[in-house]
Amino acid sequence: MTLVDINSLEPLADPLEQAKRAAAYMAVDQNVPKDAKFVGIGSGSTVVYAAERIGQLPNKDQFICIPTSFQSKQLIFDNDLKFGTIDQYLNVDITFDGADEVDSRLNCIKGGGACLFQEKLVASCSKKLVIIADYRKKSPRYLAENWRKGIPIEVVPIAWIKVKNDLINFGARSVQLRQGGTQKAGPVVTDNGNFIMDADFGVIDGDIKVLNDKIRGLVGVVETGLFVDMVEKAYFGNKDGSVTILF
Ligand code: ABF
Repeated sequence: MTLVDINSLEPLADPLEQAKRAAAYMAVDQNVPKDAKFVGIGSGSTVVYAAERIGQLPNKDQFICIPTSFQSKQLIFDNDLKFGTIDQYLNVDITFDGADEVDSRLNCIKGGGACLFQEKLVASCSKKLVIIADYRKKSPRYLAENWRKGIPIEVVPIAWIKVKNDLINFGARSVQLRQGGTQKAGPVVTDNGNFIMDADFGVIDGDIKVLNDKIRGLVGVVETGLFVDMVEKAYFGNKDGSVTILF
């Protein structure tokens, strides 16, 4: 089976979806190592196209794909890819994932889909993390006032009020316990049985790593959606169909 050239594909009707697909297909074509065995599959709507492209590769059966969420596991099945888990395979060759915001130094805010813990776990076991995003996600610098309104933080449910107070004491302007789809649904519960809090620190001055380490050091915090110094490359699909690569 020969791989379809992305330039010969019929553009998608929705420019946003076209941007996502263009970035994802290029990221896969340019980054999957020839001898790759273990490939991490992220979460969100953009990585759907990366899984789709990996499923088109002539050598797709050489990979074992590692999910970062229930949705990511479904992607692996939907594209007829071999499935493995991070507790079986700890040496991942490359992971493709999405992001909510990426700054010019490739630091990311992730966790809009409440999957940040497993995303960071798989990313931490990966030789290479490639982020795929559309034009809405590019940030000239960290602006926590971005449309995400904050840093997603996974917390142990019983500790959420204590962590909220700690984050306010750290200078957070607001800390929201993420609610489910409807108010009656109550708080979002992650695949790991934890809550997600969104902490808005406003414009994050100074060293983002210092803030991230402070948050991660709080008793009750499982992990943050701040991915600092973890990303090797980022592919942004632009409105005009072009792709910007940051590395
Ligand atoms: C996951 O999916 C999350 O870390 C991130 O918040 C979200 C991005 O979703 P999409 O690709 O749909 O914008 O990567």
